[in-house]
Amino acid sequence: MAGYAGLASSYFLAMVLTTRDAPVWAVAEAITRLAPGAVVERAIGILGHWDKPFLLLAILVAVGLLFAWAGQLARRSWWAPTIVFGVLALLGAGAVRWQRNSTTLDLLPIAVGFATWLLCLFLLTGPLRRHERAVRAAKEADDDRPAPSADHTRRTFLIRAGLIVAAGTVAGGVGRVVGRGRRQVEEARRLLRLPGVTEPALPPGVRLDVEGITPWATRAADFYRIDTAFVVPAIEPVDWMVRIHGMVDREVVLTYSQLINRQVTEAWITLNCVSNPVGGDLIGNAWWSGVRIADLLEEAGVRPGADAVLQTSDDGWTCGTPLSALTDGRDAMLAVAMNGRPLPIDHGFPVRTIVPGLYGYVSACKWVVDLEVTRFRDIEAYWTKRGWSEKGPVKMSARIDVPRDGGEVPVDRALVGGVAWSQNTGIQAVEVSVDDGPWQRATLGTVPSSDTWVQWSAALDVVPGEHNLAVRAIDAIGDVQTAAEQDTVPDGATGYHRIEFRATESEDEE
Ligand SMILES: Nc1nc2c(c(=O)[nH]1)N[C@H]1C(S)=C(S)[C@@H](COP(=O)(O)O)O[C@H]1N2
Ligand SMILES: [Mo]
Repeated sequence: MAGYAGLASSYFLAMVLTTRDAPVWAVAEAITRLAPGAVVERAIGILGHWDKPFLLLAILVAVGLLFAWAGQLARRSWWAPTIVFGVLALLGAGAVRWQRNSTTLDLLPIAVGFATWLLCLFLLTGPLRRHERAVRAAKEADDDRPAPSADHTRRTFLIRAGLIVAAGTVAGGVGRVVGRGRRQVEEARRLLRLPGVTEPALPPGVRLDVEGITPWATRAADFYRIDTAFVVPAIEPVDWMVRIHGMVDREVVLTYSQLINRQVTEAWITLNCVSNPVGGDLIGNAWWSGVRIADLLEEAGVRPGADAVLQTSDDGWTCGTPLSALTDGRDAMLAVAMNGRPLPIDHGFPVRTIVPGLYGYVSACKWVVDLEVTRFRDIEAYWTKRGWSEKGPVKMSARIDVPRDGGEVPVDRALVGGVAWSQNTGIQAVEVSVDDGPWQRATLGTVPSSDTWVQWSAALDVVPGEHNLAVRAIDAIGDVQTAAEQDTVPDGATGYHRIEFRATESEDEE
């Protein structure tokens, strides 16, 4: 029963947190990969379509027997069953990590399943073991008193067993429903063809030749993810709609097919998080495709006096965006695609907002379903309620990627590099300073617009030994990045990114 509860909790988490199947499936896959080809073919020959269910059943039976054995072992010690469960968890973890593109997050279901096993085993065997000990003690005392009654123990055990099995079954059922929803949406997403959406093509000159520098274009799989959703909304495009209302002359309601059949706008835009510390990596640059929000607002007819748009996500998250940022001509869009593909579910499928120049928390609403034209003084958005600033324009910043803090560079080729950004304004120059010496201009990549980050590099003139390096940016209107250090709360961190590195005498390698 403990084993069952552990499997159920890991299944639940796998369904809720990831698009993967339960860990048991990963084990089945691993077995298929390890089994000699001839055996697999033979099995498919005999079982046909039933090969996978059969393998799964076989694994479950084997695991069930091991669970029973662990239960037996629990009679004598606590560590023996723990080892059995531990070995099973390690095998599961190995199988999960062996899957393509697996991440550490995929291990969480196994960790929680393992913890559930131990907890349930302890809850179930505790009363039984206590009772046996009491019986033994009574026998050893060797008097005429009757052995302690088993009734109470049995009742406690049965109640706990019932609760554990019921909780496991409920978790499994909920996981099944959530998982099915997510998989269906994933399927709908794969089959989507978006008219007017083009593949990203790297603009010329954006890439500098510095080994280890952050790629200028961020792959969706590498794009940072920030949201408050424990269970990510799974919305099928046919079920999606957006409503534009509030201080407007006419409400506008759009379905997904109405949206994607409108004129598509596309742009490289860098998105970053207000909680990104100086030098941090909560930032990414992607090719976004969508529909301009300014056009939609114009159709709705914004009434005078409005200065904000309260965006609401399907999961209830909200953000307040300055109306001006949506209508001043920048590429503010209801995005349907990222890097030429329909948005990944985690990044807001089917529709999310992207506004160049604003931090995500005030603009980049994922799974967006509602735009209310309103006034800042009448609203309070999710993060503003929690102490973050009402307005969130991006602050200019620069980051050193190469070398890493504490890293090394050869003195004869001390090439350093990184990225700098000031979306919607643009970067004019980047400067570096070694050991607090004079600022030295870096080389910049070329960028297609002011809305993306830019790569920079610089060749340093250093002697062997320990050094420090600082970087700062200058934006297109000539403002120099501030050295004043500020924390991320309430409206974004400032200060210079600094690292320490060692310049090494180059060894002559043959
Ligand atoms: N629905 C929803 N949208 C959201 C958030 C959220 O918590 N819920 N977080 C925002 C924040 S703080 C950021 S930085 C960006 C991150 O977008 P990404 O996860 O696609 O990188 O999404 C924004 N949109
Ligand atoms: Mo954020």
